[in-house]
Amino acid sequence: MEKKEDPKDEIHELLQTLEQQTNWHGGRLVKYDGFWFPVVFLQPILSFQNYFKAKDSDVILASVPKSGTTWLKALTFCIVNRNIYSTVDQNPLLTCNPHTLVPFLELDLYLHQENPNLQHISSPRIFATHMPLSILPDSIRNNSECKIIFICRNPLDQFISFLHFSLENNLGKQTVPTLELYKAFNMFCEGIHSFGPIWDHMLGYWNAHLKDPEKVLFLKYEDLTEDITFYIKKIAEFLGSPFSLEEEKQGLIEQISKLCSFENLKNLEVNKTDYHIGVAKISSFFRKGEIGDWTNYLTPAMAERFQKIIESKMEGSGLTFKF
Ligand code: PAP
Repeated sequence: MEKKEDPKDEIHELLQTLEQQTNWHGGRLVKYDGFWFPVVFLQPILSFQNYFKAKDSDVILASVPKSGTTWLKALTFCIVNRNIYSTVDQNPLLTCNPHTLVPFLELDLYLHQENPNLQHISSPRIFATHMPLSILPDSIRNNSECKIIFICRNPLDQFISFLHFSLENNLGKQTVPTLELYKAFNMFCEGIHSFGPIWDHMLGYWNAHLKDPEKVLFLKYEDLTEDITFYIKKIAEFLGSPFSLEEEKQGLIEQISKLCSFENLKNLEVNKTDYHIGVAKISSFFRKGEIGDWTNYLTPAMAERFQKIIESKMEGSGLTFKF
């Protein structure tokens, strides 16, 4: 009988053929299908592509890291499960962190097992991913009616947020050293960062949203901070379960908005103590939650350099950001 190839050997062979880079803190990145990923996630990405079968009722939350994923997870969990947990004090968000309630596919479920059994999860299942649209399994993109909600953020705020997250979790630092800032920024401008280039990642979902707005909802972090009530309603409508007048009168939207607010989640005991996939402090997913924090770190010249790059990459797409 022919010996089945060990997946580790397969990855090893594949890695020999792919471009690689060392990022600013010494982590290895590999370029797969036009995007940069931490090497450790290549195997789970391939497993996710190979084995995941979307159901029509699935909800997939997609983002570039540090664009509002945790917030979107909490909001979507509350909106989808509002009939089960009718009062706030019963809500699992009070005792479980959002990343446990809505797991990442490639960063969690397929990281631990090559082909996890996800059939037992009750529908509608909610999953999250940082994968670009073009790399998602076909069953999500084309062969099912599942819904995709994408959230993005001003890339400079995303960059600063990710920098802090990496410094804290990879190097145990709370402050931003200048050398690291410059190194990371240069790589960011070249599109070499986890799940980047950010412009290609965002444009993939943006174009899919333009083509089929009933399949892909496209959100911006900044818009949610401006009018969360509107976006809670929009997400519910997009998922085919708009709030009834009765629910609105009961103040359900305000309750969800408060429960999922940055201040509330940050101060919950569970979000101060838990870890994500055993390595990242959950508290580091709740840093400042502000718009424009990049102005505290980047010079006007750095911002201008990035703005020129992003404007040229986004030209003609209709997708814009305020800087
Ligand atoms: P992930 O993609 O790794 O899961 P993600 O949740 O997208 O991370 O990003 C964390 C950012 O969202 C943090 O931004 P900051 O570093 O600029 O502060 C975090 O503070 C912010 N954030 C987390 N939860 C909320 C929330 N409920 N409301 C608003 N912002 C939030």
